[in-house]
Amino acid sequence: MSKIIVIGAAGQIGTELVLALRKLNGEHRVVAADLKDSCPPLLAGGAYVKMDILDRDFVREYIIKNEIKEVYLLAALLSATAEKNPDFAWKLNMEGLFTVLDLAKEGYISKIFWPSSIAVFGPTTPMDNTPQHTIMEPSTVYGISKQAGERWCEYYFNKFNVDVRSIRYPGLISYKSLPGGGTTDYAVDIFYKAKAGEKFTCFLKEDTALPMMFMDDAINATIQLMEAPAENIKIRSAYNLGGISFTPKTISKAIQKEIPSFEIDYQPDFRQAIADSWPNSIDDTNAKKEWGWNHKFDLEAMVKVMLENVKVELLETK
Ligand code: NAD
Ligand code: AKB
Repeated sequence: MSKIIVIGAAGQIGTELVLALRKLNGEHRVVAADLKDSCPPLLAGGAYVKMDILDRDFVREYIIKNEIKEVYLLAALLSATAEKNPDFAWKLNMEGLFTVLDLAKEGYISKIFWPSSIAVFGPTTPMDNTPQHTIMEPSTVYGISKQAGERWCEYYFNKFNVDVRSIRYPGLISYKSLPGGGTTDYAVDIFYKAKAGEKFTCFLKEDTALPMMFMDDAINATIQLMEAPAENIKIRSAYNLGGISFTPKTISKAIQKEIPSFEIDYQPDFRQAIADSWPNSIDDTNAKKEWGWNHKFDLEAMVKVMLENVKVELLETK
């Protein structure tokens, strides 16, 4: 049986993706790889390798020697962290992608998943129900790297028949691991404060609508996309993926239904400008039509699951 590797496995998505892929394929077929010295406890059931995606020689040797055929490349700097270190963000977000695309071009890898983001859109994009094909003029280094990545994925598919697949994830909300430095992180942070019985100070304005999704839906979408027959994948840049759309005010009200004493105030910072440049909601007709996508969690269901499962102690591991 060929092997699968998830690079950036210790992060918010990687942790849950490795768990889901291991459940589907068996623990020993799915290798978790990350920059971190040791394997996160949740992933201890299967193989772990310390890997720097920027160490091209090491990555190539590991993948070729271990006959890994499917790569999920998640390592990246997210929007807020990337703005603080644009040169490094560009390097990390692009170089790793080329390493993996080239391995596929040379025939070592047969399938790649590389995530894009709603950050590919910019201030000139239509903001409501943003179409799959539209104006894309991203204003963040993160968005520029994702847009360039999308173009390169499509190019490698067209020129070299590389089977690369991608989704423009919205902001993802989860409780198994913490988010890693994005603009949508407030929608996770808010649950830790609510659960701890503390007031939450939001770094976005109360009326800032953004596309969001519960992690289970995002993981299902990823697996569904990767399992779809190649001929169904008509878009080789990245698919729009809709989920739920809400503002800080709306989510705080949904939390107050469960915890009436919960309080929120607002102190917008540099992330407000990033959020203002992104869509309010996403049209995902293509994903629905071409590979059967549909989200399950609405705002209320997501709030309930988050409040039931968020563990404040996880913050101590950050
Ligand atoms: P994260 O920051 O939580 O995790 C990234 C992981 O990559 C971390 O564990 C980190 O240690 C690892 N990493 C960093 N540099 C590395 C390197 N040089 N080599 C190997 N590993 C390295 O990020 P995430 O939220 O899990 O996002 C994963 C991917 O999904 C990213 O490409 C991100 O742009 C994309 N995405 C995420 C979201 C979201 O809301 N989480 C939304 C849209 C797109
Ligand atoms: C971020 O806020 O940077 C990410 C994303 C939407 O890509 N969560």
